[in-house]
Amino acid sequence: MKKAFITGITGQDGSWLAKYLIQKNYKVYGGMRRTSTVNLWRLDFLDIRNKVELVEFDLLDYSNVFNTIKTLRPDEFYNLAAQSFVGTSFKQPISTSMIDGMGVAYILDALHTIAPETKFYQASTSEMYGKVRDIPQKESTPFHPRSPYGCAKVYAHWMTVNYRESYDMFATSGILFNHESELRGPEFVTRKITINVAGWKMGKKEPLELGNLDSERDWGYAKEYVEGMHLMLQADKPDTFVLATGQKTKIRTFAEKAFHAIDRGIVWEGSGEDEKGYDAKTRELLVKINPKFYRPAEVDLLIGDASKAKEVLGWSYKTGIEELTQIMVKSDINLLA
Ligand code: NAP
Ligand code: G4F
Repeated sequence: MKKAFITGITGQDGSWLAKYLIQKNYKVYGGMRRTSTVNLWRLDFLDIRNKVELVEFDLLDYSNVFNTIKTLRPDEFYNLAAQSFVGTSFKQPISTSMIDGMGVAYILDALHTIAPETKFYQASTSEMYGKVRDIPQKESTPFHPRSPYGCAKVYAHWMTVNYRESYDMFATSGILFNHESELRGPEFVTRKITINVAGWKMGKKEPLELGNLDSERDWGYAKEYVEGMHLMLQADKPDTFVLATGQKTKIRTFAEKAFHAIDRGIVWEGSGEDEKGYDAKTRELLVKINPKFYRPAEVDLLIGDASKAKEVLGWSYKTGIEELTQIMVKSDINLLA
């Protein structure tokens, strides 16, 4: 039985990946921080809480990182832990840099020292492209991060590549474009929208407050992206791979699709901070702008080219944006019912 260790097991991708690896007959260990409140709702949602061995793990504690690797000596190590919310990284740039940047150096150093045979996956991100230099973005596109989060992830990405090249370690970096699901954190824009839309469906009529409606993202389904992570560690050699759908959607359009899923059309009026979205039939106010959700620097457009992953790994996305929106809205309605 292969052993996998997943950091960030309580997060969206960690729980989907754990479910996938359990189905593949792995022994799955999940690293989680000590919290004062139980934080296992995603594992419960997927009904796998008792199928994962939970291990106390904090990326900021080198002794903890070192001893966990020494004790478990996993075949595969998936580093999914991060302060992953871009907005928060502007308010907490130092702790974000420590977790998302230095934390990865701790893992790589510990693996190099005591378990160099372990295959390592680093959760890199399309945020590294930031102010994009190519459209679409691929593995060779230069980085220009636009947030402390993006900067820390660029450091972690290059450390992964450096350990691969310096010590011949199986250290792979997956540059994943945005991927969402029923398990997405409620602060991210897709889930924020689908939770609000579910509220309208169930009679809770609160206007949705958003920031920049014009940025565009390449959104896929998280459940399929974790399969790509696993495939990367089964490849002949360690490398860097982009996972994306190659389709882009504006935030405004995603909101329209989500409201459409409950049979409400939106009519937009005004512009900038005064833009408002009204129900096309009832004229109820559905969406308004709250500038507090604007970011000090924005990533306007992300759209990825995953042709290398298709060619080398045989990976490609299946769920498009329409279906993804339906899945998320339906799940949020069920949670409220
Ligand atoms: P997420 O839901 O925010 O999960 C992040 C996980 O990291 C949580 O389990 C969190 O634990 C854990 N964590 C944070 N700080 C930690 C620390 N100091 N020590 C140990 N664990 C810590 O993020 P996600 O969407 O699943 O993303 C997974 C990874 O992929 C992240 O590295 C993210 O940056 C990257 N990524 C995500 C996307 C995307 O679209 N989802 C795209 C590209 C890359 P708590 O529950 O205790 O907070
Ligand atoms: O949903 P978001 O917060 O995701 P963002 O910033 O793209 O980051 C996510 O994807 C990255 C991959 O590219 C990951 F690495 C990262 O960990 C995370 O998973 O924001 C998406 C867009 C932004 O342009 C933001 O300005 O939506 C815009 N937006 C507009 N109104 C909003 C809101 N974002 C949030 N969170 N909340 C709003 O009210």
